[in-house]
Amino acid sequence: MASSKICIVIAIAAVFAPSILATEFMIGDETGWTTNFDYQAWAYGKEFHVGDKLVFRYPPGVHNVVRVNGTGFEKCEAPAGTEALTTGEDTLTLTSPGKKWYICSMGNHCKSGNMRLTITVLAELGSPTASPSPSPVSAAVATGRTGLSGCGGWIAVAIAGIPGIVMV
Ligand SMILES: *[C@@H]1O[C@H](CO)[C@@H](O)[C@H](O)[C@H]1NC(C)=O
Ligand SMILES: [Cu+2]
Repeated sequence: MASSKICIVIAIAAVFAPSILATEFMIGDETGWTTNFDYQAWAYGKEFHVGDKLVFRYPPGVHNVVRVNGTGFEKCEAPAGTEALTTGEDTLTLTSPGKKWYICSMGNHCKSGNMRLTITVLAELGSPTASPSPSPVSAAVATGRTGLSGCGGWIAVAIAGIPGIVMV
């Protein structure tokens, strides 16, 4: 029979793992969101998953962030009436898999400054459809969720009690 200490650790891991696994991407790293930076090179080799966050950082008023479709990306055009993000510290949570396109719609920043980013978002880490294969952490979580014998109660308590804070 598992001791309650182990149970508590597993229960907490089961609840918190999804948020621990989520990654926050600072777009362009130290460079931030600006003109004349190769965002495709920046995104190359990175894996974006549902639940991850994108942070676009720039001096407010100088740039913005507009989510567009593939056509808007190619043409550097934001559809009329689209709301731009303008805070200078715009954080987007990736909520669905698939291709996403973002541009800056200020001046000619997109066309002349190549200020645009496209990424492909994969399924949530730890979900059955996520690739690549599950990490040891998510395997541990799966074990926790299916109820390591004797831990079920603790996990139920943790899952019932904590998600209100974590699962935003
Ligand atoms: C892209 O968005 C524009 C403007 O909203 C729209 O007219 C066009 O049909 C969209 N294209 C695709 C491929 O969805
Ligand atoms: Cu700009």
